Amino acid sequence: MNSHNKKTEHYFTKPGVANIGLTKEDIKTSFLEKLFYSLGRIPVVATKNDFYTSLALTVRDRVFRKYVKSLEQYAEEDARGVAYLSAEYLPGPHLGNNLLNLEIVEETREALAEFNLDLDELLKEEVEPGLGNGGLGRLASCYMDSLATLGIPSIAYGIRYEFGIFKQEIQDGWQVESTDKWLQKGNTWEIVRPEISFEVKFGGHTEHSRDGNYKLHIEWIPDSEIKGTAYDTPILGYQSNSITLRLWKAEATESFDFAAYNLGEYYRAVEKKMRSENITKVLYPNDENLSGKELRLKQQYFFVCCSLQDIIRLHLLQGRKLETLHEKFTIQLNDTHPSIAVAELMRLLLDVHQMGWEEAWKVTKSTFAYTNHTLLPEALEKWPVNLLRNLLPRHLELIYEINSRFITEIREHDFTGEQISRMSLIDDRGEPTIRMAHLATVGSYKVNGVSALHSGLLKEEVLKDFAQLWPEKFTNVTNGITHRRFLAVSNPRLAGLISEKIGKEWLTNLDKLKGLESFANDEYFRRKWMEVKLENKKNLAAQIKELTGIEINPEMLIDVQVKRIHEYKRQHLKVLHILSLYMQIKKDGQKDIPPTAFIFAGKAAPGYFMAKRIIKLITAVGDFINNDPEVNETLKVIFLPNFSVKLAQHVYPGADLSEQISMAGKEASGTGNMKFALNGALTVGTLDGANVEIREEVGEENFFLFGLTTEEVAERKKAGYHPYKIYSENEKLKRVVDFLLSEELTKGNTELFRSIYDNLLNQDPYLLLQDYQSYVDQMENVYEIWQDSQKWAQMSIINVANMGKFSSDRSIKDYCEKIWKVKAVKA
Ligand code: Z16
Repeated sequence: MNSHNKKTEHYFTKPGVANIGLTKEDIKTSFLEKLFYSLGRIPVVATKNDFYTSLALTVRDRVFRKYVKSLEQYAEEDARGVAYLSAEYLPGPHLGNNLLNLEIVEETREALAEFNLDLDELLKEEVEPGLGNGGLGRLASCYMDSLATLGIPSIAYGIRYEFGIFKQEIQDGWQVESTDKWLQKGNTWEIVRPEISFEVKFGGHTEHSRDGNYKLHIEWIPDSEIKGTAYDTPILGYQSNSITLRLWKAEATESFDFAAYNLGEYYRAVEKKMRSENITKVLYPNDENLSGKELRLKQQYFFVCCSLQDIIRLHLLQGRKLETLHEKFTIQLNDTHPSIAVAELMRLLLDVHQMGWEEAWKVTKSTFAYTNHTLLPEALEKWPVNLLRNLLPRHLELIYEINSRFITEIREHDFTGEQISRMSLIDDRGEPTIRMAHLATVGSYKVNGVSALHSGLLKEEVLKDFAQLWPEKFTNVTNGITHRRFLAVSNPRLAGLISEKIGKEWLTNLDKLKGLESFANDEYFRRKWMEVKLENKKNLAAQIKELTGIEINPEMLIDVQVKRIHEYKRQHLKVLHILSLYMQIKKDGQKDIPPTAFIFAGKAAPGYFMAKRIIKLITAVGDFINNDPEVNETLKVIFLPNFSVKLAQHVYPGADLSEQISMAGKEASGTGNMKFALNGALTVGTLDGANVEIREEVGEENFFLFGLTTEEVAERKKAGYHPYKIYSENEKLKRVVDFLLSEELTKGNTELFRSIYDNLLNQDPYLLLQDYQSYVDQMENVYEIWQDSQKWAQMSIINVANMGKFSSDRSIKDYCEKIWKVKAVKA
């Protein structure tokens, strides 16, 4: 970001410089040029993927034009900026989004049509970067979109995993994982920056010595060293600005080559090289559970170390002193995954840049801010002290020092001994571990949760002692989603209808959707609304057919739960409800249940036994119901394999009902809930995460609520929860739960779902049986309203009209005001 005075526009207007205009003719010319000169192909032998690549290259040129201009503007204004550190990103396919942001969707469609090519077919060719597990990674990508659109000077740092989240197949009803080789056909959207690379050290020991003036010098003598190289992807915002996604790839350092002075050494060097490149090989597929694996910690340190060195490089490049780092940069820690950054920045300032402790600590804790994404105890990261000692001995020393100064500080307040040991960065009740959330909290100037409810619970529970110590450090920023990808790009029919009615301003100001509300009572508009939904449902039905072979009638109520599979998210509660309907039809002879297709999708962490079993349960119930002619006109149960951003973009537009049924207090926010509602689905849900705020916005009469509240859950558990009692007192629930062990469902393998059955009757930690009746009752209400299609459409319009708050543009503005104190550059 070296600033110079020449205006970028100048380069592009020189005669002889490539044509990068935006008209249909410009696009046609570029497309052919790319096919011939970049790929060496002629149309008759070109594959669909060649055409995709030619188009992507065509679009990339235009992206770069804007990107370079935008970078130049950030440099010129020399403004305070944001570095977003995240171990995960889920950007989804780039092409469609870039076309929207360049405002050339129609021009491109027409250009391709003249070559007898269909834009939608080429869009399907793109392989998406699956560099995240779920909500957290997708949130980071929504934020990139908004940062770019709003023109906030920022860089997003992460890891360029060679293999992303595993590919999920369903075999015999079970999840089977395979490697995601997303780079196999190349990646048009990234550019390698070999000149931006940094060394990262591991292992070894530290040496303490005093110089002639008795000043302490600490040197870290590592036992291995690797290199991280930057791979940049431009993230275009809507219309004007853009930002950089900078992902680090691990490589061996040059010294490996020099060490090869004989054959034995050469092979040792090759092995070492391979081992070092392992660091960025694969994403750990756990969402709300820590893996505790050494390689995972190496990944975290690796990307943090490269990113901080890069930030310091950029800062010094502008001729500034490190003492002012926090004035020019704010660094957001996306969960605790990058929290080793607190110790790493201290190391860089103290050991490499010779700053004193007081000053370094001041800079550090004025630079970082930390977002927490979960309250689940099993998801809170802790690293064994022994592991840190082996891998990052200097960092362990620094963490001990940070901790001892912190403990000294809190001893001056009236905290009890118990509180002090609870707050310590070190947990030494068993094997000593470092509590990474505490390190992040102590080392940051702000800590935020991701919904009002979650931020409140953070202050009252997980970090309550810290909130008592530093009340002003804690804040909330409710998550948001980019409505450009999740409405404009993925649901062009609804987006078109909305723009027809209220204009296109909602693309940059989602609050404008409010203008739709008055049309909720307009019968003609409601009809148009329902027509759009039906078309989207037909499209989803076609996807379902393609992926599973199962046909559904698009007129059915499409009831969807898509998200990672986790017990707290209670996919099995949905299954119990489906079985209750089955019983009503089969055993009670009920005839008036509206035809419903239940759609599930989501990945289970490969080592999560119960989650994998829940997938098998869903598919078993599907097999059983879909093949029973007595019920399969009314009920269909479908598990869509390999949920991804790409698939999600087909699912949300076609959904009628959104299932957000986690046990209250467990889902930090949820973001799928927002995507569904934005696409006109109604929500059945608990008072959990952002559901609370969605219900507030759309009005309680337009939201299907059930279940205990967070407080009631706590009371219920305190009073002693006995699921068996609920089971034995509710005849209809009992027959549903018993069915889990039936010969029919399990095809004779009656032990198949024993673990689920036993868990529900004995522990039921997520209160499925407790919430069951309330859920089933609320679903009755859903069905009643569904029969009144005018009423349903009206509620759907009101839902969409009130989604303004959930734009990630609003979230990013909140971050800018409440946390970052960063301003947009002039467009
Ligand atoms: C994740 O996706 C989330 C939390 C977490 O600790 C780890 C991962 Cl990989 C999710 C939350 O479960 C979800 O409620 C939230 O909406 C999302 O992060 C974004 O904040």
